[in-house]
Amino acid sequence: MSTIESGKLHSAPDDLYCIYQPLFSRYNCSMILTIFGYPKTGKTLLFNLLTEKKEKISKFSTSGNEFHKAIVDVPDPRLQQLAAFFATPPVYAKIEYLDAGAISLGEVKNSTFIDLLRRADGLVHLVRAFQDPEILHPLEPIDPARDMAAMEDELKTIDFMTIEKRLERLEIDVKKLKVKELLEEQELLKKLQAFLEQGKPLRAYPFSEKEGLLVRGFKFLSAKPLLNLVNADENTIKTYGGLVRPVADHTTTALFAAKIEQELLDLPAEERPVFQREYGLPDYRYIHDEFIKTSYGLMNLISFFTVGKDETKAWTIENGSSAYIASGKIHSDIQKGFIRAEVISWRDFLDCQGFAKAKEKGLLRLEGKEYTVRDGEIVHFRFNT
Ligand SMILES: Nc1nc2c(ncn2[C@@H]2O[C@H](COP(=O)(O)OP(=O)(O)OP(=O)(O)O)[C@@H](O)[C@H]2O)c(=O)[nH]1
Ligand SMILES: [Mg+2]
Repeated sequence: MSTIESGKLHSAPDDLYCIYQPLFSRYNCSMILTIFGYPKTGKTLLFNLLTEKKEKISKFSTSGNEFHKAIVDVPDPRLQQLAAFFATPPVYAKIEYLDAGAISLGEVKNSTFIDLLRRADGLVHLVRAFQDPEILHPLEPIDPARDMAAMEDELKTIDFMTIEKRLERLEIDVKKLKVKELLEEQELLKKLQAFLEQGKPLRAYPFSEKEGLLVRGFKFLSAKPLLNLVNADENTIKTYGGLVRPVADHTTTALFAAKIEQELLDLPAEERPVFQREYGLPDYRYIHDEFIKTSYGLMNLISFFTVGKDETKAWTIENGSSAYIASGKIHSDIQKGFIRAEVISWRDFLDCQGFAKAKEKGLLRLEGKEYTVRDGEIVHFRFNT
C-alpha cells in the first residue's frame, strides 16, 4: 500500500490524471479502476476492503460528492519468491482505485463524476443485491439485472451525447476546412452513433487500429471494460461461493458479499477459519485477491518480471504484447535500442536456481522484437544505448 488521498468531487484535482497516467497511455504507471453505482450499494465498503482503508461508510444519505482514491500493490506470490531468491525488494505492479461516490438515476451527466469514469482503464459497477430494509435503495424492489441494464444505458447515453455534440461542430468545420481527417472522423462518429442507436455499447464495436486511434481522445465510457460486481447477502453468496471469473470479453458479472468480507477481516485471525468454512471462502483476503485476478482477466492483462541487483519488479502489459512493446513499458530508450530479449519462465528459473543452469538446460531463450511475452516470464532486454 503506498498512498491515499481523499477529496471532494467539486475540487477534484485535474493533475491527478497527469501524475498517474493510466496503463494504456503507454506509461508505466498504475491501472485505474473506478468504482461507481447507485447510492448505497456498498461502494465505499468495497473500496475499504480492496485498499485496507477506513473511509466512512454510512446507512444514511451522503452528500454524493465525496470520492476516494488509493493506490495498492497487486499481490503476486511469484514475485515474492523471485525477490527472496535475489534478496532484493519486490516492486509490485500497482492498481489505483477510485470510489466515485453515489450517483442517482439519471444524474450521471454530472460532469465531474463523468470525469472520474473517463479516467478509468476499467469500470466497476457495484450493483446491489443484498436485502436490508434499513438501507434504502432508490429503486425498490432490489433488482440487480434492472440496475445493470439501466447503468449501461446511462453510459451509452453519455457517449451518444458526446458524439452528437462533436458531430454538430464537425458539420461546420468540414464545410469550412474540407480536411480529410475531419471527414474520416465524421464518418466514423456517424457509424458509432448508429451503433449506439441499435442499443449496443461501443466496447462491442469492431474498431480497426486506425479507428481506435482516431477516437481514443473521447474516452468513451461504453467502450471501457466493465465489471458488474453484484453485492450479495449471506444467502446468495452461499449459493454462488464467492467471486465469479470473467465470462465474456471486456464485460463480466461477478458476485461477492462485502459485509461478510468485512466481518471476516474484523475477526481475530484464529477465528477466521470457522467463518470462512461457513461461507465457502478459501481465504480471508478472498475478495481482494480474486477481485484483482478478475480485473486482470477482464482487461486482458498479464505480468512479466525484471530481476537484478537493485529490485525484482512486476510489469503489467496487455496479453499478446510483443517483447518490443514490453521493453517500452520499462523505458523508451530500451525500446529504441532494442536488440534482443532474454526470456525464461519464473518457474524454470527457480527450478534451476539461477541463470547459469537454466542456460545449460536451454531454458533461457533469446527472442526478437516480435516475440509474444507470456504471463510470468522473466525478461532481460539487451539494447544499444
Ligand atoms: N446487509 C448488508 N449491508 C451492506 C452490504 N454492503 C454494504 N452494506 C451497508 O450499506 C450501507 C452503505 O454502505 P456504503 O459502503 O457506505 O455504500 P456506498 O455505496 O458507498 O454509499 P453511498 O456512497 O452513500 O452511495 C452501510 O450501512 C453498509 O454497512 C451488504 O453486503 N449487506
Ligand atoms: Mg460511498
